Amino acid sequence: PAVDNAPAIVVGSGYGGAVAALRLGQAGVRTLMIEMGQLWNTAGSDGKVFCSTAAPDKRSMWFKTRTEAPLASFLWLDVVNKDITPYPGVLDRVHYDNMSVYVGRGVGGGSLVNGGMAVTPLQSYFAEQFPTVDVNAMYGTYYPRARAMLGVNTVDPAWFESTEWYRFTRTSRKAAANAGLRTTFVPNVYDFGYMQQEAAGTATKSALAQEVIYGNNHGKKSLDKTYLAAALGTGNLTLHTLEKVRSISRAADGGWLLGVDRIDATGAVVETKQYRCTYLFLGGGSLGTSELLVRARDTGALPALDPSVGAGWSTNGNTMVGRANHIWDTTGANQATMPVMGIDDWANTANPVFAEIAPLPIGFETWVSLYLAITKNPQRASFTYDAASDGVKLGWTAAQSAVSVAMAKKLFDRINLANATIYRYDLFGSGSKVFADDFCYHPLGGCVLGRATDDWGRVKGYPRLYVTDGSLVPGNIGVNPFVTITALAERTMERVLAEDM
Ligand code: FAE
Repeated sequence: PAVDNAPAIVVGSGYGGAVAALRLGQAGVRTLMIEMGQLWNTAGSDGKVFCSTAAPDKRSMWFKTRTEAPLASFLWLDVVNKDITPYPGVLDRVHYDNMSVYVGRGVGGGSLVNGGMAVTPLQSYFAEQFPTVDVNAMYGTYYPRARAMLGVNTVDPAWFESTEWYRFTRTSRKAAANAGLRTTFVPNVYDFGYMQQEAAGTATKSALAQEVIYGNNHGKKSLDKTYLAAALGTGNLTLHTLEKVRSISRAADGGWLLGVDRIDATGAVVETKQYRCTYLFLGGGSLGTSELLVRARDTGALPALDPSVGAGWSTNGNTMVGRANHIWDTTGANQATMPVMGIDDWANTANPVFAEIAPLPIGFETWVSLYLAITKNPQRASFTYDAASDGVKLGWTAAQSAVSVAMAKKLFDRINLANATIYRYDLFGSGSKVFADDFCYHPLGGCVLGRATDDWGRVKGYPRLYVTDGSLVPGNIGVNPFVTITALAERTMERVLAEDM
């Protein structure tokens, strides 16, 4: 039986979902948020909510029998991954042909597992990617609003220069400078005041205790501490966890019907529910929202969805790579897990790359400089419906990843040449793989703004259906994406609340 649960439903609790929930709640709209992951607020038997990368347990990953960390090996040995009990853990790695995608699962979505880098793209590149969006409003209003709400702050430069915890960053900066490349500090949502207390020994360590991709127990201003806390504070938000939306269809009266599976800690479906709402906001992320809409269109539930639903997808050009430093250029046994600096070569129109200087926090000296490069890869792929699995396939090819690799290689060849250094061959599996070209952290697109939706995220063909997440971004934004996703969601919600509700 259909249950009329709320005037508005928000699917997913990442950046797009959290902004929608807060602004709806403040406007007095009773809202139900449906999240397939857990609410991460209860400590396990070790007294901690999350486990660290050093000692992963069942909390680390979403229903896996073995962890699937981005760095598969060290000195070619499979020392990184551990067997675990399948459980609704916080980090998922979703496998498609030729590409697997890391996403967060839980109340807060990607904010629970990400590196916290809060970067605003170049205004000129934003305008290139979003030609119909008013850049003055974005940079004057919505980006500042997003940054303020997210709690963006920057590392104290003096502390950065002196602390052992960022030696790895300073070593990479020196190597970049030797190649004539510019580095820039990047803001973060990790509380750097807290981090300095960790370093001083006056606060429980989190970023300084190898906590990041499986969650941070302290210091990180994830969405559950910012937008979602404020949304719950309005009194208008109800949160349902461990519930996965499977289908969307339209009721005879124009309302929305959602088919939802409730799962338990083993992943078994313990209840199948149907919800009804008038206004539906999709914040399932690039993967989640694209899958829901492609399935709805191609099963005939919402046949008028635009043909571009599912298209315009890419990895933000993500490529991970490690360099081997000289023996005297140490990176340090102690490394903070929150990146604070990037090599900014985006203005190099022949080969635009922005490479974040990433930590390798494993507790001993490795001489590795690790990077997550964001390249201006123009390749795009589409999700298509797969009736056999009632899921989607992603049409990404290895040749499309090779475009990102070639761009990253140009930059890092320059750095190696200037420093007389080489790549590391032992980090990404047994095949002496240098560039990790088969996974990404920044899935973007699938329901692109102005194509699958109007210029404000209203889904074409269906009134009162909205997309607020990373699926709106056309495959690439040139920097780490969550500030942009948040700012676009702020822009959408202001418009929708003023005009549609
Ligand atoms: P997202 O945060 O993924 O939230 C979607 C939510 O919806 C998730 O909680 C899902 O469990 C849930 N969901 C999906 N489908 C359903 C369904 N059918 N039913 C119910 N719930 C559903 O989406 N970005 C940066 O800007 N800076 C960084 O430093 C950074 N580091 C990263 C590091 C890692 C390891 C990873 C994985 C990502 C990183 N990112 C970073 C990317 C960033 O987290 C990502 O772009 C955003 O989280 C995307 O936000 P959305 O709102 O689109």
